[in-house]
Amino acid sequence: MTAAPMTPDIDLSPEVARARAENRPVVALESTIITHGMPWPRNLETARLVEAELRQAGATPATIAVIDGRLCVGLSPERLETLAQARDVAKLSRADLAACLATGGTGATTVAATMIAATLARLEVFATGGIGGVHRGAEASFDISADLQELAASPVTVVAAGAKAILDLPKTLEVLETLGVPVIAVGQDDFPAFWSRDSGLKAPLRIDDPAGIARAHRMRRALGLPGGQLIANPVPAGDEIPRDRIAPIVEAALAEATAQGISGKSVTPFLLARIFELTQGQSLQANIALVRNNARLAAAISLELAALDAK
Ligand code: PSU
Ligand code: MN
Repeated sequence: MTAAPMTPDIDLSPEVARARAENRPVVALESTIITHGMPWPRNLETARLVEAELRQAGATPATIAVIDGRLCVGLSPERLETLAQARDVAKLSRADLAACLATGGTGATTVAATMIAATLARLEVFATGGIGGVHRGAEASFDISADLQELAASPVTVVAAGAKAILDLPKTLEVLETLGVPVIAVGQDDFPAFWSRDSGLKAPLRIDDPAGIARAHRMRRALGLPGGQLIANPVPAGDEIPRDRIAPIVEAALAEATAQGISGKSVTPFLLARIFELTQGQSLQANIALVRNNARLAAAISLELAALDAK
């Protein structure tokens, strides 16, 4: 006798289930930004604001996390609050997801794991802050985020404010190019650098309208190409920290991480927390503004995809 196939238990929130049943657009959101990217209670406030942005723009939010071994797509307000307050929550990327589900664990999903869950739930658009990438010194540490390979594998359009200046941005763009991931800037030619609108590097592609981005998403599928696209949406001008101001702060935080021997999964959370302190909270202000801005664009893209389906 062959064993029954194992299927992950997917918990759609009632709101997401309803939207799906009525063919209304749903946008995925990650949870590592809540548990590892921002301090309590601003993390919960931001998660709620981002969900509200999506609803206001006509899309349903689906925040993704693993809770007690169940893959949750859409979190109730109670679950969102519990997750935001929890300490020592696992950070789940592609490598960790199956083991966490199989052992009944709880964890927050990174961009990579959120893309996997979104694909299972047939969601095509996902809004976040910044993606992981190639870390500085990767030629020695080999630290390259699994987010990059996931963009090459899962058919999800990910809206981010570029990648953080704590990473090696030229190498990040090179790896994305090698993996065949379209990197599309919106409204400008430069690849944005998370807190700053420009990085000094040109984005490989530019599309300014959500309808064009939606068509490009569908065209990849029509060509039989796996993977998604990275939409690089700059932080709003009023909220940015200019490149020359953030650069020395990033250098200082990186030097501290090296001196303290921080490595692996702890690197990004450590740097974010230090940069928050060194900018007296301004980095968090920018982070919140850019995630909300990304949610608005993701909603617009999801509406355009729905319009294509209706044709
Ligand atoms: N960008 C943010 N805040 C975050 C992260 C990125 O503004 O918290 C998280 C995302 O979940 C991303 C992850 O997928 O960091 C990348 O981690 P790593 O470099 O360990 O793959
Ligand atoms: Mn890493």
